[in-house]
Amino acid sequence: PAVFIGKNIAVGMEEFRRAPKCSMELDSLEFGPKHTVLIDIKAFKTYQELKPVSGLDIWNTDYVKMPYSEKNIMIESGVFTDSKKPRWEKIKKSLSKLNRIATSKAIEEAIKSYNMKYKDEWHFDALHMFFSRVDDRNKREYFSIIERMANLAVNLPLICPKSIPLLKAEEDRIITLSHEQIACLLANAFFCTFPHRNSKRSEFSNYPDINFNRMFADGSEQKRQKLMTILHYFEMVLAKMPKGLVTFERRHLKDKICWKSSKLEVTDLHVSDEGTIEEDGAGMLQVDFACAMVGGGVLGSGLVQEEIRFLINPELIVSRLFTEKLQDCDCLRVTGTQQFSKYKGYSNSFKWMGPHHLPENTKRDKWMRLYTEIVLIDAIKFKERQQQFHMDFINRELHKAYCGFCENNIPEDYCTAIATGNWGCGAFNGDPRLKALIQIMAASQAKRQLAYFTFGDQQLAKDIRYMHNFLAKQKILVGTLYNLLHDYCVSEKSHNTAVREKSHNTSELYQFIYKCVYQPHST
Ligand code: AR6
Repeated sequence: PAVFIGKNIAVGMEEFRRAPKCSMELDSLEFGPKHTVLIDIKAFKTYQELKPVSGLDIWNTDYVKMPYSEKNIMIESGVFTDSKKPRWEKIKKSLSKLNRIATSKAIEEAIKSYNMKYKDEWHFDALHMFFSRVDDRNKREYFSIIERMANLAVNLPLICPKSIPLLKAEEDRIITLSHEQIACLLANAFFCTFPHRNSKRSEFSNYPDINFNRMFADGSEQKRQKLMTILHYFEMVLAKMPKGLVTFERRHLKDKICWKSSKLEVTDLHVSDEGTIEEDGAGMLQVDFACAMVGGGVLGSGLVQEEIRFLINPELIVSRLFTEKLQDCDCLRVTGTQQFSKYKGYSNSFKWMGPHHLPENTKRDKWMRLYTEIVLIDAIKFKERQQQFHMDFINRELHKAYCGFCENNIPEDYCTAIATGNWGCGAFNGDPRLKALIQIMAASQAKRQLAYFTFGDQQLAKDIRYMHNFLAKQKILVGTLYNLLHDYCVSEKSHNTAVREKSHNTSELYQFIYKCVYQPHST
């Protein structure tokens, strides 16, 4: 814009705080009323051993219903009468038959044998297509992976004997478990063993689906790439199980921020049109552009930012087992998942590009977790772009981002920078210039640096960088910026619809801000 010419005062990314360099020493791992640890803490502290902790088989609305529970029964029709049988016995029997399989049809039959209700509804054409496209040598390899996955799945009662609490809406709660426990749970998800999770009308209707049946249906090239990525994960962990823990933490923001009176200045920002959150944001708090049902379409046909992250770091998928739909002031923080795959492309062009290996001597924290911290925040999905210039929505997005970014017990100097980008601006139709301002305000309020990746959009990078320079130089406070957004929304409302369409040319918002600051009485 012609109204402002300033020197670029953006901070170089090399100065941004990353883990583990800036991290604070953690307290020792303890379980508590709000923190469930699925390994034996004593063995962990004494011998660094990751032994599953035993527990009761709980079958109620506060816990994941485990496939091996004795309450998990199935009805088998006999010649004269129907009989009730433990479903787990059937699962074990069917999965053990996969020891000798050599066809994908056998996988379908095994899964359907304990999911009889869905035998006509579930389709496996994507799975069959996957196997039909691999040569004989690779086919043998893949069947051997499936066989070992089946062995892992049936060991669930030994690997995960303790019931897993649900991370319910508007609650603060943490679950910590090992890479091995996650792999075992995911093997069960792959073979569709989780009970009460298949019907939209079930008690779990407010949870994402976890059984993999949708992954096996609707064959396409994207599904083939997805299956390759997932099977590669199993191949890696079955060859060498990583030793460490992963934490899933649901956070609820209780106290709302009074944005209009915030006296904080805008935080340091680095904007780049190159690079990705997962790669260039290593050691930062990395934003997942989530669906309220975490993982979105990862098991179905979705293949954008969140789904790709869930595929390359498949341990994220287990969050779908226990995370109730995110509410407006909720987020999910996941620390310690491993990236197993490389990829290229995006959406329709996504391709699995082989293994991603951790660098030698990759560090883990005191809880034996990798320093990969991901925060899942879901933006609002707008049908029409102009809807978003409304303070109710802006307030919602500010609080959602702040809930994801803020840290209550960590001093500012120990907080890593945030790695983000066009949150809510792809599938969810948001305006990236507005969303960038919202994220700058939320990061400033949380006193964290912000690295923003525009994913190839050079003009956007320029515009955001320029706006940030302006805000910083003019010492515009978060509260002032909030009031400017408010004024913009009001001015938009007073336009007639035809004009409004036009004025939602996205840089109009930035022009408005520049103009208000330079000529405060002219708007
Ligand atoms: N690094 C940086 N920026 C990225 C990356 C990346 N790795 N990948 C994509 N972008 P989108 P949404 C940019 O559509 O609008 C899923 O189904 C790129 O500019 O994934 O919040 C979820 O489950 C892209 O257009 O996020 C939700 O249901 C933009 O980020 C829904 O999509 C937005 O990516 C969320 O949609």
